[in-house]
Amino acid sequence: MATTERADLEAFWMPFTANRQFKAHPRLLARAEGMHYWTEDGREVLDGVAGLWCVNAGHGRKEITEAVSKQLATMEYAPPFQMGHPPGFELAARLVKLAPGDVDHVFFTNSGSEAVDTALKIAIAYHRLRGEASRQRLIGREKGYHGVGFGGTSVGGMVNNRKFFGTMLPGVDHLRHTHDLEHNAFSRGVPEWGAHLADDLERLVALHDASTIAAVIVEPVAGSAGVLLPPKGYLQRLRSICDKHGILLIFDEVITGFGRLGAPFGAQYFDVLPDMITSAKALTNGAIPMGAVFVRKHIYDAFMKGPENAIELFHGYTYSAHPTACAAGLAVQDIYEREGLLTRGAKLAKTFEDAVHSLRELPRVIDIRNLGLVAGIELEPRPGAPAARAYEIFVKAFEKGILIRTTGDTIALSPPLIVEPAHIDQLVTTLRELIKEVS
Ligand code: PXG
Repeated sequence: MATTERADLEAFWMPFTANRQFKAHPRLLARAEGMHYWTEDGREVLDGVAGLWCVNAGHGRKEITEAVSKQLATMEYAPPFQMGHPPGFELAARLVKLAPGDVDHVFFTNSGSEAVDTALKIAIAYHRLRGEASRQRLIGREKGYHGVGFGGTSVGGMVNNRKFFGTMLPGVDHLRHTHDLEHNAFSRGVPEWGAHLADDLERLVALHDASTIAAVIVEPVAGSAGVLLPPKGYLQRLRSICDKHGILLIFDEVITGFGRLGAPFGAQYFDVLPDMITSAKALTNGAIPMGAVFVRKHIYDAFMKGPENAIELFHGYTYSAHPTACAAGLAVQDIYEREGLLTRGAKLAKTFEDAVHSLRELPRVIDIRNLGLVAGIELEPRPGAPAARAYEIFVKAFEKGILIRTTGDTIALSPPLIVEPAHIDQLVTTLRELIKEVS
């Protein structure tokens, strides 16, 4: 790029990005439709990650554009505190129908990070309202990602996301992660080994005492850390230990929500009912920022006590249930329903699994993990240069016309749920060439 053009990129401090490297070699996307992006110079790029795990219905959906435009023209904003508007109630009612068990209320936020911090605050307030104010401790898991708020950063378990920011919240502890290549490399679907790792919660209960613990938060499938699957029976075991000790269980489904695993939520896929579910991303197909916390009846009911004129939860955002986001959400839910997208992943899972596992014999591939329409391909790190090999593949993949995501030395794939076998083939064929080429 010419210097002047490069200077145009300077002011934007880009998130989770190597700014100087990017600005020297930018990758700019200009347009998107269906399964593809197009670069500024008109190159077609197949989207292997649904944007950033969010564009589950594919790009450029006219129904969403129309619904959003109509909402903007009708009423661009309405205050959410002590006031309401129809799309907010419609979307919440629609969403709880999709949710598992007695999950029957939704609190709206603007992102996954806000959903996580909201859920953690609800957990602490819930115990206090029930006379157990000592339950303030929050438990996350090593390698977990729960966004970038103070709460989410604190319960998160990826070292780079934490180490720069000091001590964060006090009273937080972490379960051991479940990633184990020695026992589980190249498992297809959930690995057989490791349900006992959930017993680590008993260790933390023995250390801190249950009376100090408010909630445990985990991703049913950890996304950001590189598609880490729960061992068979692990989530069930976590649920029963939480029940035994009166600890709330939160599933962070910002990635697994809305069809990624072949069911509306991971909770349904794994048949484990958490007390709260955090979501965002595919809730609006990524078109307008929005997050949501789904809660079970007993959580909501615990707050609906005392004088009727009292505000039950002193928490909310100026843009909670933003009308435009709600309009997008409603249009997206229509698409998901009409096209059966929330269960489409189950039908394609085997094709996807076979395709990604065909990379198994390539040099430096040390693990392949998959479930529904998400997969991780882990490469051996270069000595002394962790993440460099995968990053090089990411850059070359983009040049060869596929968008993937890498984290550490793991390549993550999570295509839009409208993906066809030919797209899966293109993703895997390109990756095969690159894994061979990049040493
Ligand atoms: N929880 C989970 C499980 C997530 O995956 C968040 C919370 C935060 O959502 P917001 O909307 O605040 O970004 C996420 C977000 C990656 C990557 O490594 C994943 C996310 C964000 C950025 C990068 O692929 N997930």
